[in-house]
Amino acid sequence: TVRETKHGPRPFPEGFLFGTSTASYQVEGGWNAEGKSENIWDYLTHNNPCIVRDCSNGDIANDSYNQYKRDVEMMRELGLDFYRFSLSWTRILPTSFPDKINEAGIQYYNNLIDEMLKYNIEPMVTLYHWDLPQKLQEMGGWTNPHVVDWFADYARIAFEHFGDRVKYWITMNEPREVCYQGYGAATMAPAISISGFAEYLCAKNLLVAHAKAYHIYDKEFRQKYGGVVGISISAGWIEPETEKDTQAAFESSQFEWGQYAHPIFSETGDFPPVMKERIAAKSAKQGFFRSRLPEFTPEEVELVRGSSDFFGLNHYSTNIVYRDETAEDYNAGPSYYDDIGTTGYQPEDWPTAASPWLKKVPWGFYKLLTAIRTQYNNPNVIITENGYSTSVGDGYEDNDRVEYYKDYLDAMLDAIDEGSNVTAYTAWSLMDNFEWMAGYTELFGLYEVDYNSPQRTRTPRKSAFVYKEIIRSRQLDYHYEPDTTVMTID
Ligand code: GBH
Repeated sequence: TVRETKHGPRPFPEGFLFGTSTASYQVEGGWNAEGKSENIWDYLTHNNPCIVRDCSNGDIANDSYNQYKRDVEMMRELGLDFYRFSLSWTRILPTSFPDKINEAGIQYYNNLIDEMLKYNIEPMVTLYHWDLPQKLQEMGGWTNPHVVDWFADYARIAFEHFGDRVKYWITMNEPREVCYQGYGAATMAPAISISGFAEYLCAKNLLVAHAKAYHIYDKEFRQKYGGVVGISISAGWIEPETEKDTQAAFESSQFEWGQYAHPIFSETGDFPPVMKERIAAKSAKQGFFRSRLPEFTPEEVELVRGSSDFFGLNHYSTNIVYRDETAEDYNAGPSYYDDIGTTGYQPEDWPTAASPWLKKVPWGFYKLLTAIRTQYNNPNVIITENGYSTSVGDGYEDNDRVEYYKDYLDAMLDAIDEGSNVTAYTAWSLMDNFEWMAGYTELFGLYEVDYNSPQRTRTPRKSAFVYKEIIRSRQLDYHYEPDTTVMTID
C-alpha cells in the first residue's frame, strides 16, 4: 500500500545510489565539430526546420561539448554518486563503422569521464540514446537486420576505449520510443509511419543488437573490467478503467513495455505470448501470408534471454486503459494500436506537467515496480530516468517539480519496503535540454539553462537544492525547506 501522509525523514536503503541523466543530442551541440558526421536528428531537423515545435534543433543545445567542466561542477554541487550520459555514435565513428575512429570524439568523452572520476562521480554510459548515423538510416536503420552487427561493432569500440573507467553500461535507451515513435507514429526521428510493421522489425533487431553487445562485454571485457551492462526500458503504469478491463490493461502493458522486457527478463524469453497470438490472428484475418510480427529463431531467443545485469527503468506517468476492438472494423489497415485493441487516456484532473502526457501519479510508480518484481522474479532495478517538466518562464521556484520528486521517491520506497530490488535512482534531468519534438519548450532541468547566453549559463532551481539535501542526508524529508540563496560544493 502507498503512504498517504507527507512525513518527516525516511531513509533510503544502505548503499542506495543517486544520479542525474542527459543524452548526447539533447545537450552536446557541436553537431559537426571536429569530424562528427550527421545523425538522424541532425538530418531531420535540418531538412524539416519546423518539425520541432519551436523550430529549434540540437546544433548547439547546451554546448556541453565545450561546457562539460561546468556540467561536472554541477554534479559536484549536487553531490551525485553517478551521472548518466550517452555517447554520440557519429562523433566516435563518422563513417558509422569502425574503419575510422574520430580521435577528437574519443578525446571529448575521455575528458568528460576523467573530469568526473577526479571527483568520484561514477559514469553510467548509454550507447544509444536515439542518434543513429544518418547513413545507417538510409540503409533502413533499425529495420535492417544488419544493424545488429553495426551496433555490436560500435559497442565494442566503446567498451575498448572507455571500459577501463566506465563500470555501468546501458545499451539502448527506451526501445519502445525508438521503434514505435520512430517507425510507427513518426513522432521521433526518423519520423517513419509504417505502423503495424516497421516498429516490430525494429523491436526484433534492436533486441538482438542489444544482446550481441551484452555478450561481447560479457565474454571479452567483464573479467578485465568488472562492469555491468543493462538496458533502459520506458514503462508507464497501465491501470484498468474497471475491473473488467484488467486483462486488457495487462495485454496493453505486454505490448507497450513487455515487448522489450519479456524477451530479456522472463524465464521463457521471446516476445510476450499475447503479442504473438494477437498479431498472428489479426495478420491472418487481414490476408497476410504470415504474422507481421517477425519471429526470433530459437538461437536468438536464447541470446536475448537473460542479456541484462539490471532492469533500467525510465518511468514518468500512468494511463488508464479499457478494451476497445473497434479499430478492427475500420478498413484503415493494420496498426500497432489496432493490434493491441485497447484505448488509453489520462483524467483531466490529474496534476499535469508542461508535457501534456506527464501527469503526476505516484501510485502508478509503486504499482509498476510491484509488477516488475512479480513478473520477472524481482530483478535488480535501476531507475535510469524519472522527472517532471515546467515551461519557459516558470522561474526557479519549481515547487511542482519538487513535489513530483518527493512523491515518486516516496512511492519507490514503498515498493522497496515490500521487497523490490531497486538500488539506484536517476533524475531526468541534470539541466534543461533539447526535448526532441518539443524543442526547448518543455524543461526538465534541476538546473535552468539560459539559451540566450553564449555559454548556456546554468542556474540551480529549488529542486536542485532539494535533491542535493536528499543525497546528502540519504533520506526523504517532506518538511525540508532549502536555503536557495547560494549553491556550494561540499
Ligand atoms: C524520455 O522519454 C527520454 O529518454 C528523454 O530523452 C526525454 O527527454 C525524457 O524522457 C523526457 O521526455 O507517446 O504521446 O502517448 C520519455 C518517453 C514520452 C514515453 C511520452 C511515453 C507518452 C506520450 N515518454 N510517451 S505518447
